[in-house]
Amino acid sequence: MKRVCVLGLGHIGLPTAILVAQSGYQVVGVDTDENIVRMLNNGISHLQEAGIDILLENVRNSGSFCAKKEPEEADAYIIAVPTPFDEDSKQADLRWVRSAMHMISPFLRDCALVIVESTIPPGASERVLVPVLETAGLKSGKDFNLVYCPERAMPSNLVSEMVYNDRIIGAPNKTSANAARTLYSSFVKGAIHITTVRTAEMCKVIENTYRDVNIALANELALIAEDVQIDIWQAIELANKHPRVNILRPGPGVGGHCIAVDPWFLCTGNAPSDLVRAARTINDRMPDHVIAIVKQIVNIDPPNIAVFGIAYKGNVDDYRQSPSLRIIELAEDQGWSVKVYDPIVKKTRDYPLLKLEEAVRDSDCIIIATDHDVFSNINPTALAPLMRHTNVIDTRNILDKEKWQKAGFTHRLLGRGAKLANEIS
Ligand code: SAJ
Repeated sequence: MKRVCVLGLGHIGLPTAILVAQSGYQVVGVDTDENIVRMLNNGISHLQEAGIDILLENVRNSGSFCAKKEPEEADAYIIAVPTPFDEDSKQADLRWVRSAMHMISPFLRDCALVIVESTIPPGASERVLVPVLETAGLKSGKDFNLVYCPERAMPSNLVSEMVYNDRIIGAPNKTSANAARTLYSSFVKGAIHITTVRTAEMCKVIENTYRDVNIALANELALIAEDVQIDIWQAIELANKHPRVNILRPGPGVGGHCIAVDPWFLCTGNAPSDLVRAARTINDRMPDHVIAIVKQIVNIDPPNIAVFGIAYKGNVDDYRQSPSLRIIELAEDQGWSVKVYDPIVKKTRDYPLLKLEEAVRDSDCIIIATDHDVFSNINPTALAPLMRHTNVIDTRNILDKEKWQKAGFTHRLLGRGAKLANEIS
């Protein structure tokens, strides 16, 4: 096997394509976005990820990678296109994965390896994708083998996780399992586990669901802690000293295109999915709670608020499904004035991103919505004179409370009772 085509050059497809190219394969990366294709062929990555730029330069110099708008003949195809999500029906929209199948179908023969990495509901490969190829006149097991190999790398650390994380390969037969193992073991240093296609699909979705349910527990505990006047951050830290307890962190909600979406893929069958749905509901309600805290501490209506962080999590520039978007929407619905500061996100389609001083000028309350490292180092003494009222809500527990209080701020930490004394006497 020599030639590999990677369809979809986004967060997962691009690093994958480059790593495969660096491991001795001839790789064509395919994206329907002309701009991305042009940038990559000029050596510019549209992703801000550690290690990507240098890897891209290497594979361009060696001639093992180029980007195109259409796929071409290859021994293996890796599909890493997005799986959009219909907000109303809570169903996965497989149109891009189906379209990728159509695009590669003219080239498939002699058991060509088709590897799907995009997240899809359990059973979708056999129920939806194989039939797309068979309707095009191809035969599974003869012209192609469809393998499911979920991506598991964490945005902000993609390249390293793609190399060092274990991989799961779900294959319909030993031939395709071995072929996929050979391809992935060229750049993966973690273990490679072989299973069935459907089990691999399930693994991907339950990994993210596990995290969603755990975060929902942390968020529910945060609300209880505020009610019974304790500090949940301290309680979780102490509870996690137990050797079999590992509760995640509460916050303003769950964002991103993975954990906030994938659990719904488990909720469409006939089996009950009460816990999974409850977790989604709890996490989706957290922005309402942040708004409720603003109302508790700000004595002016309508207030001006400054939201710090539009990204869905710290130190990334991705704001898809970010809880900050919902906080802004809820605030604006009530007639509040909202300004947004995010030094990591370069631009958004929806909101102007302001400089720090502009964002806080005449503000009544700062909401720390994202755990960007830079926010921990902000000097509150410089901000206080610019504000109309000095309130700050830390939804991520990243501020030095005493520093902000010394600068004259009323500081409120999500998950910490408002009437709680600072220290034990
Ligand atoms: N979050 C919390 N509390 C926590 C951890 C996270 O509120 O203790 C929030 C984050 O702020 C963010 C959201 O959850 O809004 C999701 O962030 P994340 O860092 O947990 O995960 P993602 O969405 O960036 O990446 C996940 C990862 N999955 C798992 O860790 C099981 C990654 O490995 C997957 O590759 C990725 O989903 C994916 O593509 O599916």
